[in-house]
Amino acid sequence: MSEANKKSAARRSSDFSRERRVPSLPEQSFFGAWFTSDRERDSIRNGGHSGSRPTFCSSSGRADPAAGSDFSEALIAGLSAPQKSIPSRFLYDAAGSALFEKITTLPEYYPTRTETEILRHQAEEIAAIVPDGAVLVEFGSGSSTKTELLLERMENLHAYVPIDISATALQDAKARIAERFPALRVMPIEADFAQPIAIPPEFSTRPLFGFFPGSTIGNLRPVDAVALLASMRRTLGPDAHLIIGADLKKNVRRLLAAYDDADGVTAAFNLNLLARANRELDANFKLDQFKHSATYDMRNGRIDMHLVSLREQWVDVGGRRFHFDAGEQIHTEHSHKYEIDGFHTLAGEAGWRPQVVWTDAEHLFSVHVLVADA
Ligand code: AVI
Repeated sequence: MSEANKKSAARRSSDFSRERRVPSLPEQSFFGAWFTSDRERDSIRNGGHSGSRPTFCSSSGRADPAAGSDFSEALIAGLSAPQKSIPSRFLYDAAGSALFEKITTLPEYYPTRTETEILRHQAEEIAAIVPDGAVLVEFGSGSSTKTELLLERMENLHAYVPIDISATALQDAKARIAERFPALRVMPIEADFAQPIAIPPEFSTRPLFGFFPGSTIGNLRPVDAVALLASMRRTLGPDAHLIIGADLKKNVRRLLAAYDDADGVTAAFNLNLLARANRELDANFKLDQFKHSATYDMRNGRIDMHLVSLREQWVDVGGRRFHFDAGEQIHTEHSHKYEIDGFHTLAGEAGWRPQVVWTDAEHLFSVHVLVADA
C-alpha cells in the first residue's frame, strides 16, 4: 500500500461514522406496563449519569438521607426472594460512586471514553440539528460534564434545563455552566426523572431537545426502558428530540473484560454493596466469602452482575438471618447491550422515531437522535 493510501485508510478507520438517516417509522402507540415492579422502578430512579457516573445518590458524594431505610427494606426483600437480588441503584453510595468514577477511566471500560469521543467528534453536527432558540433538557444531569461538549457548539440555545434528584449537583453544575456560558439561561429542576416532569411553560413553544447519555438506559429491562423513554416523550411533548447514548452488542470477551477488569475495581464496586450493608444496616457480610461475577446473557443481550457466596453460610442483616448455599448468587445489575436496529425498535415502542445515529470506528457505542411522534 502506498504511503498516501496507508494514511487514508488510517483516517477512515479512525473516523467516527454516521450510520444512516432512517426514514420515518410508522406511528406506534405504547400501552405497555410501567416499571415491572416497584423494586425495578426504584433501580432507575435518578439513575442518569453525571458526566461519567450515574446520580443514583447525591453527586456531592453524600447519600440520600432517606436511603438507609429504603436500602434496608430493599435488601431484606431482595435477600428473602428465591433468586436473591439487590437493586442496582444501591451501588451508588459515596464509596460506590467513587469506584464507578474509577471504572470510567479503566482501559477495559470503553463506554464513557467512547461516548465522550463520539460527542466530541459529532458536536458540530448535533448542534446543526438543534435550531436557534431551542431548549436542552438533560435527564439525570449530575455534573453535566458531557453536556459541555454540546453547549460549546450550541451558540444560540435559549436555555439549558438540567434535571437531577440532587440539589447540590444542580447548584454546582449551574454555577460552572453559568461561568463558562454566561449568555445561556440555566433553569435546573430538582426532580426524579423517572416520572413525567413539568417543563416550565415559558419553554412550551420552543423546540425541546432531551439529552440522556451514559447508556443508563441499558441498566433497565427493555419493558422499563420503553416506559422511561415514553415518560421522557411525555415530558418533552410532540416534535421534541432526544439525544441518547446506548452501548452496543460486541465481542463477548470485550464485554466481560469491561465488567470484570484486571485491577478488580468493578469487583470492589459490586462488593461495596455488602460493605455498605455492614456499614449502614448492621449486617455482618464477610467480604472475602463472596466474589464478584459478570456474565453475558446471550439471549437477553445483557451483562449480569452477581455476588457469589463462596461457601455455605449465614448472614445477619438488621436482626434477620439469611442462608446462602455455596455458589448461591445475589443478582446486582443488568447492563443491556443493543444492536442499532434493536434500539430503534425499543425507541419506536415508546413513540420515538430515529433520525440519526453515530458510532465510533470500532462500533462499540452509539449516540442516537430520536424524534417524538406527533
Ligand atoms: C451506569 N451504567 C451505565 C454502568 C454500565 O455500564 O452498565 C454501570 C456499571 N456497572 C459496572 N460497570 C459499570
